[in-house]
Amino acid sequence: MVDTHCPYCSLQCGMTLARKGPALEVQPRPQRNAHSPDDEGALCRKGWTAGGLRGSRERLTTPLVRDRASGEWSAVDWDEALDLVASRLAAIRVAHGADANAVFGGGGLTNEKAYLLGKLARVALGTAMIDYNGRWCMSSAASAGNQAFGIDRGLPFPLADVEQADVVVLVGSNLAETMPPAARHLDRLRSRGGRVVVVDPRRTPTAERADVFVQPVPGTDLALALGLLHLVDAAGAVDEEYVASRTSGFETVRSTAAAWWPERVERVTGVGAGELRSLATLLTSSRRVVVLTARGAEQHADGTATVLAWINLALALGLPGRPYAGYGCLTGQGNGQGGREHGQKADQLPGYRMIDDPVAREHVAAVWGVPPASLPGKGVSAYELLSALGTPDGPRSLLVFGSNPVVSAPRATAVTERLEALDLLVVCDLVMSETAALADVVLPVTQWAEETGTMTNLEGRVILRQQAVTPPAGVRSDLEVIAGLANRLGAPSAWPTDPEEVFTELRAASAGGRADYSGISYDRIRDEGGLFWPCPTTADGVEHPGTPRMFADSFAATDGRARFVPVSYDGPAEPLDDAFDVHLTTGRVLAQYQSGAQTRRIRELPDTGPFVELHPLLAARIGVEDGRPVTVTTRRGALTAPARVVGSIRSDTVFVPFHWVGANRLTSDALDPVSGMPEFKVCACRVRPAGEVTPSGAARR
Ligand SMILES: Nc1nc2c(c(=O)[nH]1)N[C@H]1C(S)=C(S)[C@@H](COP(=O)(O)OP(=O)(O)OC[C@H]3O[C@@H](n4cnc5c(=O)[nH]c(N)nc54)[C@H](O)[C@@H]3O)O[C@H]1N2
Ligand SMILES: Nc1nc2c(c(=O)[nH]1)N[C@H]1C(S)=C(S)[C@@H](COP(=O)(O)OP(=O)(O)OC[C@H]3O[C@@H](n4cnc5c(=O)[nH]c(N)nc54)[C@H](O)[C@@H]3O)O[C@H]1N2
Ligand code: SF4
Ligand SMILES: [Mo]
Repeated sequence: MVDTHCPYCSLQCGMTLARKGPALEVQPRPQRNAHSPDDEGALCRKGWTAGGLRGSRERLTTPLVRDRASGEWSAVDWDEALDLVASRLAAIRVAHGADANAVFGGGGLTNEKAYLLGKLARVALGTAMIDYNGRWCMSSAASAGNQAFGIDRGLPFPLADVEQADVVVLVGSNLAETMPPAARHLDRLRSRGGRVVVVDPRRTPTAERADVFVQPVPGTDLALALGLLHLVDAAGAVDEEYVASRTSGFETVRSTAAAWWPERVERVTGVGAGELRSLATLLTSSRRVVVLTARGAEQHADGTATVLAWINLALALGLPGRPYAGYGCLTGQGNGQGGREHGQKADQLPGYRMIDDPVAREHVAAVWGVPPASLPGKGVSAYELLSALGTPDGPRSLLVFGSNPVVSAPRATAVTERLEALDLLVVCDLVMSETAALADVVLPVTQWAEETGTMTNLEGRVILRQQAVTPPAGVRSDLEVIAGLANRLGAPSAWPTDPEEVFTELRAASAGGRADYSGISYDRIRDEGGLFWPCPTTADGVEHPGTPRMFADSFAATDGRARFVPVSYDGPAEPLDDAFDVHLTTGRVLAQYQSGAQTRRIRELPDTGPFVELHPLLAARIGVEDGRPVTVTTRRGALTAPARVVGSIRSDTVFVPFHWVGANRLTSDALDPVSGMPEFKVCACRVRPAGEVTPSGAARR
């Protein structure tokens, strides 16, 4: 029996794994630590069935090389595969320059992998062109947190703290389906008399468990937050003492909110002025309020501004830093938090240091034993990177670790064309994902139960996944792949493949940075049930206890104050018009994870394929019945899938899950100008029964 954590989402539920013949037996394990003493251990359906890829025929067990002319795959040995990749990378660099090789990482990778991948790009390839799928995930909340608080830790308090709040406001989170065990915190809060508020265009299973549900038009959360701030101010409920002593910049924000009277908010958001007033009263009459955003509020072209608007409301109420109150972002991927701290992001070096900061470059270069000037500068964000692939000035090769952009990237048809235009696509994966299927070389890697490494969960708690079983013959770990390539490229510096050794190097590289891990060790994590960063080494040698709760006395900006950042409402990048008259939003279902590369291959999980959720009024208007095929068309493409007619969605909106190829043929590539976050959560579409001739005269399939 080995203690570890789930391979999927940022909750990183505790598990024990035991070998049962060729299979893996999964059991929930309490994750008790000083800050979540009551955790009794729980898993969702995905966690329970996570062992399903073990011993599965779907696992890749040998490196594969594809012949472009015939499309045939051939199995090669590891030396041949790595020699081939390294020699092609070297040749591309000679012919086109260092930035012609690009790297795409993932927020599911362990801290050790994310760290070594960033080092591979900067030291072995010398390329600035590295970014990762975290841009799709929480980048807007990260930019907002950095601007407002001077630091980006998704939750600045342990998750169990929400049980002690009076009110929790969930803006665009469906955690009953996306982090099911976390819903018990809401249930406990309600049994204590607290209230849960859900803001979502769909009455989700999470909304079913709420006391207050508001159902705005997609893409209007910013206006909603401005309207609430307006009412809080009008009621004289701004915490003036807190605003004066702990923040700066309120007056401009106050004057912007002054123009957002409830009837104006109602016109924009569809949320009634009366509903808005009673929600404002609930907030002003409660002391411990927690505001949490997730992808519904964040995945917008104005996602950073939207999060800032909710932070402004939280600051006006005096919440951040108050016990059992504040603002947080519910990060999504298993290592969504740690994955954004150690250098796989275009602008970043380990420890959440910025790559254009000379002091940061010097520190990290010293750890790596290379001259600071040899480190490249800032690259571009994920979508900008993918859309430059194979263009005349863009990268000629891409190494993919832990992402399946053919399914999950916005405007995926265009991204797929870019991947096909490369001279060399290399994908490291456990299975033949849709992206791996396009590659020239596929390298089969170990999965969670077969390796060890740290993850940083949604609370900023660094935890340890431990190896429980030996990997299938023929696969290697990502760390071995990275080191194998770096050594073949003749890179300077050390390239350890033992995770604990990599972590030791990461600790040194992070020391003194914003996300300081230097006081954390594998042994301490085992003993203490995880450690919250920052956890520096101390001068007196006494172990730092970690930082479960932040902002009690000061914020992370140099003056110690939180910033109110003024924001204005412009609305979604693609407003409705006569031709595209319905909002399309996308998201998740309980039983599938992300691009589905893993969960669609697990037999016990239902694999329904995409569907289109729409309201009975819309169904009647276009003449479609439940279960019949409908075609959703946007300016990018079309998808035909069965209709699911449900009363729980707004009648001007349809929802499509993105776990299968399809949803992202429709989505737009409008990006948030600050974070690079794509607008996955709203674009304009047209919905018709499949096969009906559209107004333009073209028959749709
Ligand atoms: N089952 C499952 N769980 C997962 C994942 C998974 O793929 N499957 N992925 C993990 C990851 S990486 C992430 S990022 C998280 C995501 O977790 P969530 O953010 O909870 O998931 P989503 O379904 O993307 O979006 C949440 C809700 O936003 C709503 N929404 C859509 N548009 C808007 C809008 O404009 N405003 C508001 N307020 N709401 C809107 C949707 O209706 C949806 O119910 O889940 C994690 N957990
Ligand atoms: N329309 C729409 N699109 C979305 C979203 C949305 O809400 N709507 N949400 C976005 C969000 S929040 C996210 S996080 C992305 C996620 O989308 P992706 O980036 O595609 O994430 P995954 O499906 O988790 O892809 C992980 C891939 O890596 C493999 N893998 C798993 N573990 C490892 C490992 O340790 N090493 C290696 N080398 N490979 C591994 C898996 O088998 C899988 O093929 O999708 C985004 N796309
Ligand atoms: S909630 Fe997330 S971490 Fe927990 S079992 Fe489900 S997928 Fe795994
Ligand atoms: Mo995500």
